[in-house]
Amino acid sequence: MGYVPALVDGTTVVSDSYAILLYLEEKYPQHALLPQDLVRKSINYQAASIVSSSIQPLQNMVLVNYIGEIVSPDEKLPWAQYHIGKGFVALEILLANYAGKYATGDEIYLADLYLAPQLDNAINRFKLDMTAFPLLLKLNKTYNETPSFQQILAETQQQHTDKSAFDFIKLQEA
Ligand SMILES: N[C@@H](CCC(=O)N[C@@H](CS)C(=O)NCC(=O)O)C(=O)O
Repeated sequence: MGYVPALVDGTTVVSDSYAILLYLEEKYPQHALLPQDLVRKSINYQAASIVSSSIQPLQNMVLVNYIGEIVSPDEKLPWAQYHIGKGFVALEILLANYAGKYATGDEIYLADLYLAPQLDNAINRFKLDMTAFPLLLKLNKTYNETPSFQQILAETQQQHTDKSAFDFIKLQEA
């Protein structure tokens, strides 16, 4: 589809973040992406699925730009904010009883890998008002302070301003 991410591991190429994470999980089982506890595991599955199926596809630039073309450029930002906000309402409730330092406890798990880039996207690209999402805002702060997330988030933020495909902010500021 021409989308990122894609993982190149020797001669193996794996595309789509879900497939990439499952590949890495099997290849490096010493860094488990899921907790042992079934309920917490299920919270991770739900959070990852909400982001990957019910938020990200609706705010992908392909769709947002299409909305801009067939409806109006002025509808791009409200469209994205509405769909991200709807998912964030669900995530804020879902994680309320499970979050610790990270989304489902004090360890980094699958949910965090989906939440960190989605939160960064919502806040830095789509300027979502996070007032109603104190837990998600706290998690975003933690990700920004966690070295393993810092490098990738910085690279993503740079892409937001550099790549012509990611011209959304520039459009809004014009
Ligand atoms: N289901 C795919 C979605 C991938 C996707 O939407 N990638 C976006 C960036 S987050 C992309 O490559 N967009 C390029 C474009 O819109 O032209 C995954 O989870 O990897």
